[in-house]
Order: sequence, then C-alpha cells, then structure tokens
Amino acid sequence: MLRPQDGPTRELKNLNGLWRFRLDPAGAGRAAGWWRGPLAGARDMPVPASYNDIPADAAVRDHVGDAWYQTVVRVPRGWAGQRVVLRFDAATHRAVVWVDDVEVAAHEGGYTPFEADVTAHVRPGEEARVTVVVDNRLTWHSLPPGIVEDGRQTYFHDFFNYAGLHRSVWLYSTPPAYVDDITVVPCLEGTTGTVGYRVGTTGGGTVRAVLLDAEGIEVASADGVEGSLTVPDVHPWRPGEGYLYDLRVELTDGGDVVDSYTLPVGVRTVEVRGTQFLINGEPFSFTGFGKHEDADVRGKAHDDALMVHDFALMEWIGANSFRTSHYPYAEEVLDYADRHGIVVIDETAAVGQNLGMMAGILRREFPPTFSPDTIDDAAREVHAQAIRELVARDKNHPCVVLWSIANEPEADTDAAVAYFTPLLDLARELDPTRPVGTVNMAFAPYGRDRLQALGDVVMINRYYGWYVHTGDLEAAEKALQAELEAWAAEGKPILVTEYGADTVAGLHSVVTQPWSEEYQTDFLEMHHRVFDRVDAVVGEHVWNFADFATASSVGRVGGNKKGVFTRDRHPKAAAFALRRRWRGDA
Ligand code: BDP
Repeated sequence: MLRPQDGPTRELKNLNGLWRFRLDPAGAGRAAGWWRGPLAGARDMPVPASYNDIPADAAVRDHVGDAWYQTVVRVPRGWAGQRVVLRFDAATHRAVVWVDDVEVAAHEGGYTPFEADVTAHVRPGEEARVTVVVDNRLTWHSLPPGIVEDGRQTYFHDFFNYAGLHRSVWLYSTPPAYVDDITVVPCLEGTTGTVGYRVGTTGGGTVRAVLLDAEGIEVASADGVEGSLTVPDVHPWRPGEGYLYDLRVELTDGGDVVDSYTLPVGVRTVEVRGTQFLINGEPFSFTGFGKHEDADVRGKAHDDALMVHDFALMEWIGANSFRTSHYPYAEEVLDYADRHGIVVIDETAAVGQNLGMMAGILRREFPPTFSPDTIDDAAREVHAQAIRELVARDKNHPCVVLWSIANEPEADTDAAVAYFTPLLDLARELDPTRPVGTVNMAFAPYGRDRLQALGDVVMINRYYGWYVHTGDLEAAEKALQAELEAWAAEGKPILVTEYGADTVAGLHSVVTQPWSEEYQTDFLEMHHRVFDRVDAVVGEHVWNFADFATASSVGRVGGNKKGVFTRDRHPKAAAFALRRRWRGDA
C-alpha cells in the first residue's frame, strides 16, 4: 500500500488539527446515526493523539467502547476530474468512517493504514463532513486480544491501551488512472546492484521505471509493469548509512505522463546463514532496544519532534537497530530509519496470546489460549490479515530486515503450533526475501518451546536477574549462560529481543539492589558478559528504550520503568554504560 505523496500528478491535504470529539459510553451513536449532522455535545480533540490523557478525566482515560471524531474538510477546487481518497494512517483499534451521510470505510486493527475512494461522495470546491467512530475494545478476535467484562477492559499485554486517531489523516488526489502499488526487490552481486520491480496500475497505460541516485542522476530505466534495473557500481544501503535511490514510476498514455510516483529504494540484501545474520553478505550484530510509541499527554500519537529526538538518543547511545515492539509503528518512523541506516525488526500487534502466563500474573483461571472459546480460527484470520497489511505497507523499506509475527505467544502446545504454522507460511509467501519468526518468553524455555524451530532466527526475551533470580546476578549469569548455550545448538542466530530491569531514576544503592540505577547497569553488564561468550548471540535489544505507560498493577509504579531513558527521555546511569559498550568511544 503506497503512502500518499505530493507530486506532479498528485496532491495531498493533511487533515490534522483539532477535531470535534465525543465519547459514546452507552454505544448509542451508531443506532442514532451520529454521523448525520454536527456531533452534539462534542469537545475539541487534537489529531493525532491518543484521546486518553488529553482531558483531565478518568472517564476518558479509562473509557471502553466507541469514541466519535468529526471534522469538516474543503475539497480543493483544483481536484475536479481527479480521484479523491481519504486516508487514515491509523485508528486504534477499529473504525468506521462516513463522508457526510455515506459510510465509506471500515477497518479492523489499530496500527495499519486504510483508505477510501470518496470521489463519488465529494465535490471539488465544496465542504464535506468526515465522521469517524473509533472502538478501543479488545476481544478474542482483535490484535492484541483482550476481554471486556461488565464494561471493564482486561488485556494481556504490558502497555496502556491507548486509543484514538494516533497518526495523520489525509485527503489526497490521484489521476483517474493511477499507480496503485509498487513492490521492489533489491539484490547485490559484488559491486552490481539490481532492483527488481513490479507495478500495479488501474486504467491501462504503459509503465516506465526510472532509478535516480541520491544526486538525482538517472542510473537505470526500464519499460513495463515488471522488470529489473541494473546499477553497476551501486551504492548499497547499509547499517549506519541509509543511502537511498529514488524509483520514479510513470504511468503514460499516448506519450503523456498520467501518473507518477516516487519510491525511495535502498539496495541491500538480508540472509540468515548458520548462526549469522547477514546484511549485504556481512555479519550484522543488532544493538538497540525494544521500543514503544509512548509519551506523556500524546500517548501513542506519532510526533515528529519526539521521533527525531528518539533517533538522536539512539545514535548517541550507539544503537544500530530496534524492534517495533509490539505493533507496527508510524510509517514516518520507518522512512526515517531508511534514511539513517537504522535496522528494524517489524512486529505485528500480536502480543498477549499467552493465557497460561496471564493466569499467574492476573491471579485468575483462564481457558486455553488457542481454543474455539478464545483465540480461534476467526482470530487467526484477523492475525493473517494483520500480516498481509504489515507486509503490504512495509515491504519496500530497506530498514526492515526481519518480520516478528508475535511477541511471547504460548509456544509449547500443539494448538500453538497449529495456529502459527500457517501464519509463518503466509509471511514467507508474502515476502520470500526476509526472515520471519516469533518472539519466545521464559515459560517455554529451550527444550519446551516449539515455535522457534519454525522461525528463521531465534528471538528470545529473558529476565534472569529480574523476574527470576531477582537481585542475584551470580545465579542469573549461570542460568542465562546455560540457556543461551542450549539455544545455540539450534544452529540459528540468536537475538535477545528483551532483557531489562525496572529502575527508578534517581534511586541509588551502594549494594546490588533491584530498582536502583546501579542494579540496572550491573544487570546489563552481566548480560553482555554472557552474550560475548556465546557466538550465536548476534543481537542485544534492551527492554526498553524508555519508561512507558501500562495498566495499573501491583508490579507497575506509574508504568513500566525498564527504560534506559525516563519517559521524558532523560538518561539513567545505564545509558552511559550502554554507550560505552555500543560506541566504544565514550
Ligand atoms: C515481556 C513483554 C513486554 C513487557 C516486559 C516486562 O514482552 O511487553 O513489558 O516483559 O515485563 O514479557 O517488562
């Protein structure tokens, strides 16, 4: 799915700003047709933002169910004769959209975009009312899953259930005949690069593809909807250096260019060979973090200022990569990573599919995770669709080197194997060029786990020294070493996708004491000693980049405090230790 863009044949209008907003706790709006006129009793709400923390009101923060947004947009007069599209970069977790009185879109899933061709419902030069109902309920059939009981939401993942219009909303134009999709597959043979491409179009015409280097100089071109462009002396995209070409795709009709779309392209390869993870044929070691889209006031809203600052902190600390834990991030983030050579593990919103673990944490009984009463075949189809949408959106990003299709699912049962086998197959069929896997948690350690064998790499989250052997780094070191050595026997690269300790900024201790800044530093250093002793470990992603909001619980003091930075992005002591390790020059 192509990101909308301004260009010689396309125009883009951003609909961000203050929208009218109203909660609908009784769920009355759909039956009453609230989209049919101005939203009664509404207040102002910024877009993009999670709505939860904007008003100082528990009813909004803890709301469960529908919330309505409305704005009025004037369609540019110059768009007469053009196709007009309304696009939401994200609406969490599901939405229905009306333009004036007409329903134009419905979408499930809070972290991937959707759009509607609204040409027939708007008139250039005139206003249109856009109304959206966003439902934040998590069920067995949503990603992530959850249950609503007596109007209260329970969920099985460790981050706050922020909701709303988290990313930009756009109105854009294309010509009636247009380029509707592009897929590129880059390849490297010595100093020669190739870019295989496939273009989807509507409305006929012929396609021309032109590849331009970063200076705008044409380096290759081809005709046809499918082909391959060869670049001698190619400048590869590589970690730390996000060199990008531009692929300009033109749809022509009788010699006239009717549509034109420019896609940034990085020429790089990804391969798993034995225990190595190769980028451009060279062994790559992941340093960095599991992150969250999370900040005060805004919640999960995309914010360019915060994004650029987070990337600056990652550069400062020497992180070369991160995982989009635990959902697809805003496309702006992937574009930035492309341009700066930051490597990304791209994850779906499948988190919390492990009721055995939750039974312990929430101290209640649950039915089996994968069953006709819980996560069933219909839920798996929702998951499959989430994978399709993720790959469709992110397939062309050179920064994305690995798909993670679930975080810490149940992994030691026949039901889990039956659930995940077709999903891994699907990911490989949709994208044969990137490795894929699931992220393992400690309840299915080496020997019990049955999902890592299905993936191309081993991804494990471990908390030795925190949830087990709490405060005892000596015992933790032995246990961690033993388990990593066991996983190494699998003969695959091991990425430790989470390891971390909750740490209260400003809490100090002369003796090893959990929650103190000194403990976080010692804890991470212990892990690094072990990682350095196990060759197959080629990835260390600390949990987490920054402190983040969670649901309230006895184990969370104002959220999860495993950040190396505080929620407002101040470094804890461990940040300096990581910088020394990862940059080696501090
Ligand atoms: C892991 C989860 C992550 C949590 C983390 C923790 O993958 O989402 O936040 O543990 O407990 O199980 O801090």
